[in-house]
Parts: sequence; C-alpha cells; structure tokens
Amino acid sequence: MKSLVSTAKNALHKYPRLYEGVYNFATLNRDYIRQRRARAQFQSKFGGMWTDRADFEEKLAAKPNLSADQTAQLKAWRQDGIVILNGAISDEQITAYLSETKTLQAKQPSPLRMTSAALPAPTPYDPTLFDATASVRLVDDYMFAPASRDILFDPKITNFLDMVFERPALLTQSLRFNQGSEQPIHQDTAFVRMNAPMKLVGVWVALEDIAPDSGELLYLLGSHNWEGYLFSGRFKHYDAERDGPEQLEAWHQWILDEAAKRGVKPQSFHAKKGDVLFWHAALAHGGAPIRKIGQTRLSLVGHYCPIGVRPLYHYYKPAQRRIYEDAQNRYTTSYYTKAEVKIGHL
Ligand SMILES: O=C(O)CCC(=O)C(=O)O
Repeated sequence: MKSLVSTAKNALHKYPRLYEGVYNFATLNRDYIRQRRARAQFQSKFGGMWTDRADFEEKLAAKPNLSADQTAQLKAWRQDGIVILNGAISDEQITAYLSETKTLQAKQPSPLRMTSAALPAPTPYDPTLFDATASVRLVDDYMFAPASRDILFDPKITNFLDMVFERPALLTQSLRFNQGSEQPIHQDTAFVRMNAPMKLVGVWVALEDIAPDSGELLYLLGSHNWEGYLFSGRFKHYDAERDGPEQLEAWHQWILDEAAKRGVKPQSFHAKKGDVLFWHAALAHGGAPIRKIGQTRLSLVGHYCPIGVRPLYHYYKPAQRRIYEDAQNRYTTSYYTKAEVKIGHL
C-alpha cells in the first residue's frame, strides 16, 4: 500500500500542477476551505490563524472577557510571532517529567524512539547516541509519560493555544532535547506538515536554566509574515523526494537573505527553568551552535494544531490517524502504534 502511494506520488512529481490538484483534493478539509474563502483577509495564500487576518484589530476588540495581559499577548503574537510566559511550568512538574522519562529510558527494551537529521529513520532509544549527539531528540514521549502530558497540556499552555486556535488543541508531536539541536534556522511549515499549513503552533519549554553557549533557541521576530519561498513553486511543506536537497538549501538561504534585507537579527531565548515560548507556524527559528561542549540544554517542544486540522502523516500513514484522549487532552503520534503504546505505558 505504502509503495503504491509512493510510486503514484513520485510519478505525479513530474506534473506539479496536477500534483498540487491531487494533493489539495486528498487533504481537503473544512478549515482550509474556510480560509480559502476568506483569502482576501490573509497575507498568505495558505491562510492562517484569526490573528493573521487583516481585520485582527476589530476581531480582537469584539472578543469578550480578554484580560489586559491576554490582549497584550495577542498583539505581540500578531506582530512578533512569539509569546513568552515566564515560570509557567513548576519545578514539581519538571521533576516528575524527568523522573518518568528516566524510567522509560531505563526500561528493557525502552519503548521510546529518537530521531535526528543524521538518523535515516526513527530509532529505538539508545543512551550512547542520545547522550553523545546534540541533534538527537526523543519523540512523542507524551504517549507513555503522563508527566509529559501534564506539561504539554498545562492550562497556561492550552489557554494560550485555545485563544489563537479558537478551538481545543491537538498535540501532534513532541521533541525532548538534552542538548541544543543546532538546527539551522527554519520555519515549521516546511517540516511539521498540516493540511492547513499555517494553523500550527510550536511550544518550547525550558526544563532547566538555559546556560549561555549551550546552543540556545534562536528566532527571527516578525518572520512569520515573510512570504515568498514555495517548494516546487507551490507548496509550503518540504518533500525530500519532490523538492530535493537543492530547494532545501535555497529556502534556508532565502530566510537568511530576507533577514539581512529587513535588518532582523536572530535573538536568543535566555530561558529560566519553567519558561515557555510559543512560536507561530511560519516563525523562523533554530538552535544556535553549541559553543560550550558538553553543556546540557534540557528542553521539551510540542507541536499543535487545532482539532479539525490534521497532520499530513494522518494521510500518508493512515494507521496513525488515531486521536488519543485523556481528560481534556487530545494527542496523536506518527511514531508509535496503538499496540506499542499499550505495552510501553508506565
Ligand atoms: O530546540 C531547538 O533548538 C529547535 C527546535 C525546533 O526547531 C522545532 O522543534 O521545530
């Protein structure tokens, strides 16, 4: 089945217009149609959140019961594409999370998987690799660790997500780093692929005080409004088979060129333990080079879309379409099957 989809996809790559039509049809969803209808309101042809609309100020004024803090956050979100909450996650939550993940890592075999640009595919947790390689991250540990969900669905996080999504959030992926990622500056729209590409928020949680030169999170303020580069001239998301490494390189360069043209310099997140940073789907961000070798940078990232939007892996891995629920929390995973989740639970 997978190879059939892959063969059809590769054949269609030769006909980009046709491919775009088939792609749009296959991933059609109400959200995206609504945004296409309101096309004139959005700068991006891929739509966005209500905070991206041209009539943002009127919509904001019409929102009932917003506190002064929330209003300020929403204005900052629209303008900068990031919002920071200081001390949102408690020491107790972080201690419980680190303890649960330690237990999961020690299990024989550990249910956890890791990914990195250097690994060809998700790989079973391997302490040697995880501790020694900066860009290696544990993925979707919330599938096994209730304390991970306790952080990623903390009300301070979900209240903000509810505000910008105007709907409950679906957690689609998490990444846990022990060291800085050193990931080049990028926009998640390329890699964290949704059927409504601009309806996505990244959340970065500091699990310790972040030391200087540890490979801090970097971001380019306002870059969520930069439009211009489309993969194969049509798509917001990157597809290695379709677009090849040249386009990836050209897109990274485009981000740097835009920043230089606009005089925007990368800023670092000098986070304290428990601080949270939200970034917009198209906000350019990455990990600074690690200058202090061996320095940890414990952090947990969540990627979310609103309920109703789907990650693209729900299409190309239909077995992974399941949405898990626990209390108010909804989450999904591309990395673990239902049977693995059952066996691996704490
Ligand atoms: O934590 C980092 O260094 C970068 C994380 C990131 O880019 C992401 O999760 O999209």
